[in-house]
Amino acid sequence: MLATLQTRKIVVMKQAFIALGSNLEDPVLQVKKAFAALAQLPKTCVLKKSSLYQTAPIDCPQATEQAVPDFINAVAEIETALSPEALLEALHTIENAAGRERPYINAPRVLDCDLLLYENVVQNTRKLKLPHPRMHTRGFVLLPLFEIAPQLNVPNHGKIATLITPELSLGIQKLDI
Ligand code: PH2
Ligand code: MG
Ligand code: MG
Repeated sequence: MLATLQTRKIVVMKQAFIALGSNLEDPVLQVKKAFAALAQLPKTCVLKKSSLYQTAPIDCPQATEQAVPDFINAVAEIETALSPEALLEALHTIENAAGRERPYINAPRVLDCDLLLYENVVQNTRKLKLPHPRMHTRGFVLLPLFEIAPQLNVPNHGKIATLITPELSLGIQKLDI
C-alpha cells in the first residue's frame, strides 16, 4: 500500500510583471484579449491589470509614408509557477496566436508581450534579460506599472516612482475604458 502513496506537491508561486502593447488591428481589443490569454496560462493567475494607455510610438521606424499608429499599452501583475524561460515561451505563443509578424525591428504589431520582471531575478542570457533592459526608460511601461505597483523596486534601477520623469510621461494618455 505504501508504494502507492504520492508525495505532496509543493507549488511555489512567483511574482512577475508583463507589458502588453499593440498598434494594429483594434489595439484595445488586442490588449484586452491578451489579459484574458494571460489568465488562461497554466499554473498562472492574473493578480492586477492596469488601465489601458494610448501612447505615442517611441523608436519606431517609419517603413512607409504613413505615420506609425499610436499604441495601446498596459501592464499585468501575475503569479506563476512557470519558470522565467517557460513564461517567456508562453508569451511568444500568445503573441503568435494573435498573428504577430516580425518584418523588421519595432515594426507595428498586433501584440507584444514583454516579460518585465520575475521576482527580483537579474539575468542576462541570450534568450532572456531581466529586468527587461529598456523598461526603466519607457514611459509606456513605467506609467501603467506605477499604477498597479507604486512601491515597486526595479532591480539595478531603484524605486519606480523615481524612474518616472515628466519627459517620459509625454504623449501618454490613460484611457477611461
Ligand atoms: N514598443 C516598442 C517600441 N516602441 N512605443 C510605444 N508607444 N509602445 C510600445 O509598446 C512600443 C513602442 C518595442 O517593443
Ligand atoms: Mg516591446
Ligand atoms: Mg517584445
